[in-house]
Amino acid sequence: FEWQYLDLLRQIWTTGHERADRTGVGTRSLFGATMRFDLSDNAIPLLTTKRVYWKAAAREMLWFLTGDTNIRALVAQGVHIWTDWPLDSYRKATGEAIDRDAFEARIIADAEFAARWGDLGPVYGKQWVNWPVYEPAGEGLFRKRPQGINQIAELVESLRNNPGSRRHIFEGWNVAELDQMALPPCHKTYQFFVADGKLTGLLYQRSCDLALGVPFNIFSAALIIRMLAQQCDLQPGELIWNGGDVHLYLNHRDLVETQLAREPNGAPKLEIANRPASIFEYAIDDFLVRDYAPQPHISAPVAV
Ligand code: THF
Repeated sequence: FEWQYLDLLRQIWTTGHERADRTGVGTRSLFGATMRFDLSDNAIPLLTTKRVYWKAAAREMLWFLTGDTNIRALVAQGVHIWTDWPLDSYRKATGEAIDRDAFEARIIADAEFAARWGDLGPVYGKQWVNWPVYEPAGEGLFRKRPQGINQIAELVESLRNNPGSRRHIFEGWNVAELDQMALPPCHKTYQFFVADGKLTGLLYQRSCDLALGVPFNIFSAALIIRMLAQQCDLQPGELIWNGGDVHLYLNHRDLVETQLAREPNGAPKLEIANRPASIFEYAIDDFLVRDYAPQPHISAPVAV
C-alpha cells in the first residue's frame, strides 16, 4: 500500500506546481489524486518509512466523536497537533512571546484561559455530532435547536437499516460557519458503501499536507471505517482517499529526500480489542497495532 504514498510524494516533489500559499511557506502542488487501501485481514494504512504517532491520530478521532472543539482535552492527553493554531491567535492578539510548552501548560492549568484561547470554533467534532439546526420562532425569527444533528449516529443507523443507500455521508463543510472556524475542514466529506458484507469508505480531502497531515488522515479514516464496520456487523473493505490540492511545503525537503531513500517494511495490522455499545464509546486502549516496526520518525515544521 505504501508505494502509492511514496509515488505521490516523488511525483509532487519533482513535478508539482510551485506556488505561494496562505501560510507564506510556499508549496509544490498537484490537483486531484487517489490512493486505495485494502483494509481486509486487519490491514491498516500506517506508514513504515517513518514512524507515525498513530495514537495521536486515534485520540484525535475519539475527540472528534465527542463533539469537543477545544484543544484542552487533546493537550491533556499529550496530543500537540492542534496547538499551533490557538497559540498563533493568542500571540497575535496579546503580543505576548509565549512558547508552546508554556501555552499548553496554561491551557491545562486554567480552565477559563482554555475556554477563551483553546477553542478552534465549530470544527469537525461540532459539525459531525451536533450540526446546528434552526427552527422558526415566530415573526420571521429563527432560534437554534438545543441539540443539532448527530451525523455519525444517523450514519450508523443508515448503514444498519439501509445498507444500499447512496447517502451514507457525513460532512464537515458547514458553509455558514466556515468563518468561525480556526481552519476550515481539510478532510471534509466521508462517504460509505456496503457490498458483499463489506464496508468501504471514501474520503474527500480538499487540502492535503502530504508530508505531515496525510499520514495521520489516512490512518484516521481507516480507523473510523473499522469502528463503523464493527458497530454495523460488516467486514472492512477499502479506504479510497481522494485529495484535492495535494501539496508539499518547500521546507519539507529533508523529510521528502530522507523518506524517498527508504523502502517500506512489513504490513501493520490494527486489532480492535473491544466492541463497545456504541460508536461513541471507544477508548484508546481498544486499539492495538501489531507488526509495526517503522523506520525512525522524521520531524518537519508544520505550516500554520
Ligand atoms: N495544517 C497543516 N499545514 N498541515 C496539516 O497536516 C494540518 N492538519 C490539521 C490541520 N491543519 C493542518 C492538523 N493535523 C501534525 C499532524 C497532524 C496535524 C498537524 C500537525 C504534525 O506536526 N505531525 C508531526 C508530529 C506529530 C506529533 O508530535 O505527535 C509528525 O511528524 O507527524 C491535517 O489534518
